[in-house]
Amino acid sequence: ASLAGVVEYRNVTFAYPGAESPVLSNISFTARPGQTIAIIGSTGAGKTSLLSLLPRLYDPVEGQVLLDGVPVDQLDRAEITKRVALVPQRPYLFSGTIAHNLRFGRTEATDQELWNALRVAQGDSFVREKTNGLDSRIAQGGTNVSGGQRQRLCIARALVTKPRVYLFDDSFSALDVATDARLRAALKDTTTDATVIIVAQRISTITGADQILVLDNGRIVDRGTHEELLETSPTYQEIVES
Ligand code: TTP
Ligand code: MG
Repeated sequence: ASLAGVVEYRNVTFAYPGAESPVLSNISFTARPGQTIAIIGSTGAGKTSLLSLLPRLYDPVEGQVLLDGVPVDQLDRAEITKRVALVPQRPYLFSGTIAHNLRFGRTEATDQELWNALRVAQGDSFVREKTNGLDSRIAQGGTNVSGGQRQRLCIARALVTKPRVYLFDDSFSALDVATDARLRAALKDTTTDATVIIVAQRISTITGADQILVLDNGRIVDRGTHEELLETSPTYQEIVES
């Protein structure tokens, strides 16, 4: 079977450079094309750190992270960037037009492709309402758009690159529940062959995930579907009730 789009963490332990204790311990899981894997856990549990190892913002201290069956430290960084899109927890917009921000200097995407990505990301209507549409200016840091609009532009930016793997770090938190649901439904329709890893705060964002990893203090303490975890995981139940 083809390993294209398969993400595997194998006994991964990670500490930040210079830090004494690891923030991730013995993390193992596999995410396959067509699947959505969700990661949930309290603040500081290590969710962002976990995602950062796939695009090699950092490398593990022990264990391996594999993409397409190949350890990522054997892959070219440019190749990883092409295959993996990370939507960071603090989405970054730079001074330039909306089109510049969506292309990010990386793609030759047509305006039509930008609009398609915006439609999926539920960002097309607010861009259409702007006088200059795709050519509207974004201020440095995206200070002239709302937090939710910023998130949607950064999700659209990820879609434009048509990656095999999407990493969403809390990318839906600034959206209202209805927009969040619409966006994820549209996402599911257009990324049927992609591997999707979602970090979320809100349970409603992840109830449909194929597998949920419950992260606590750098360890996966439980895993399963929403229904399974409701039965088996006290940590998950606590999150649901909070
Ligand atoms: P995170 O991985 O940032 O934890 P999180 O993403 O689960 O938290 P949140 O829900 O608030 O987004 O942090 C895990 C630990 O790693 C935490 O003790 C802070 C530390 N850390 C660093 O030391 N350097 C870093 O660059 C980051 C991102 C985290
Ligand atoms: Mg985080």
